Amino acid sequence: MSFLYSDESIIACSTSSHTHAALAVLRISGFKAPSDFNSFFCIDLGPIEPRRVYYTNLIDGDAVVDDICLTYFKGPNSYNGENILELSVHGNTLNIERILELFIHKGGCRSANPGEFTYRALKNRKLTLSQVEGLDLLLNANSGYALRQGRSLLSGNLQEIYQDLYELFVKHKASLEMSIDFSEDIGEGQAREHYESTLLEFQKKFQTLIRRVQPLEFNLVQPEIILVGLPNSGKSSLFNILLADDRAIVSSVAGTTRDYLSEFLVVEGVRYKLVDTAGLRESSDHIEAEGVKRSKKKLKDAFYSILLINPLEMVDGFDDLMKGEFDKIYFTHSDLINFETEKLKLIAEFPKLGSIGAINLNSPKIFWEEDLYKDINKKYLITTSKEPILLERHKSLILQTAEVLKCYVKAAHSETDVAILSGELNTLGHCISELIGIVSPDEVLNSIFSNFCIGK
Ligand SMILES: Nc1nc2c(ncn2[C@@H]2O[C@H](COP(=O)(O)OP(=O)(O)OP(=O)(O)O)[C@@H](O)[C@H]2O)c(=O)[nH]1
Ligand SMILES: [Mg+2]
Repeated sequence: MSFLYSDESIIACSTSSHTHAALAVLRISGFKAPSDFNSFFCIDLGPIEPRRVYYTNLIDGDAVVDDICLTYFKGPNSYNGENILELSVHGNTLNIERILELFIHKGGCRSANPGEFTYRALKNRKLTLSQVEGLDLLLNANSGYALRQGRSLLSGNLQEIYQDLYELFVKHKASLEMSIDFSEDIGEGQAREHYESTLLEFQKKFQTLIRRVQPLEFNLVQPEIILVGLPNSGKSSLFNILLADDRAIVSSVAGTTRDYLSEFLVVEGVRYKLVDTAGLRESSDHIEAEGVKRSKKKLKDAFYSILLINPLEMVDGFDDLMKGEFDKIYFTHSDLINFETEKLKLIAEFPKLGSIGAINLNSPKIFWEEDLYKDINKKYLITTSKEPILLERHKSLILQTAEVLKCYVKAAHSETDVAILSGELNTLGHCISELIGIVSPDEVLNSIFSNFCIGK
């Protein structure tokens, strides 16, 4: 990442700069002294007090650009340890653009890269790597759980567990060294006992972590509810009903939806992405075939899947569909005359459909919607009650540590040469060091910061 080692003054809008708003906050970071920017304000920034808000005019030569509020955070007591100026300006997007340009062209600043303020906080040890990841989660979360986990990571919660684990590791490592160097002084039995008890302590602590790493196929940071089925099964109709909007095209032509489309849907405080998909059928039309491929991929990652079946319009491919697992299945078109006969035929072929509900998507009276929402929320509550760790990097490091620990414990309980044991222990130490962020390779930083928004 090109900005990793740069220390120029950077500027960015830290609030959303895509839509007009009452206010926007612009941040400048990394300058020597606030008076460097004296020519832009009607007050002398030389003697300003840190953490006090000043009301002043922002000027460009003789012209007043905006009236603003300004706060100075003096490094190292700032978000990222550097000197920071925060300007609250009027939130018209053109105004924001104009002010950014002014500081870039005449104030010696450059546009900040995504996450660059936070990268500097990491570099200046104001935040740990886990806190940075927590912030990323907090800023991108669409569910209360992800928000909470982001917040808790930011306040160092998981880091404390890692730190405790690291301390137990160090204690255990010392016990191994002691058993090599001083077993004659303290007695072999006692040294062995100490070695085993410290290992057990470490294992117990690690168990609390591994329990939180479950193989979640779906993304809880941005959970998705997906509607699938054969063409004309009513997916787009249901999509529109749930959104209370005519968002998707509904028609009796099979294959109307050719690519998936999505909109946000809030259920019990969780912001899901509701996804309407292309009807899953074999198609010689390559655009539709691509849409079907994408829909299948979406289905794999979805948090909650709803399969719709119109028993009156079955085509090849249903057998394949029935091999999948769905959170909810509905028969649609229950208002049509032949519905009951066709439904029974289908149940005879696929008995597991016997207990599912039938709905009429053309009816203005919707009595099943509440039950559906309850069911979605139930799954959400069950999933989050296990407090799963959401960060992929942490999950894979914990799993990797589990593997290394397993090998080490096996070696520890057999007559293994101390040199080999020591080597295994070092590998374990390396895993834990990565977990607590002592070791953080550049590619890890790259992938974390590439997710960040500009201005953070
Ligand atoms: N009578 C009746 N018609 C329905 C019902 N559900 C959907 N329809 C009609 O069935 C047709 C297909 O509905 P869509 O919602 O477009 O189906 P789809 O699954 O999105 O279809 P594709 O986009 O082609 O995959 C439309 O004419 C709907 O008005 C229902 O429960 N009863
Ligand atoms: Mg459709």
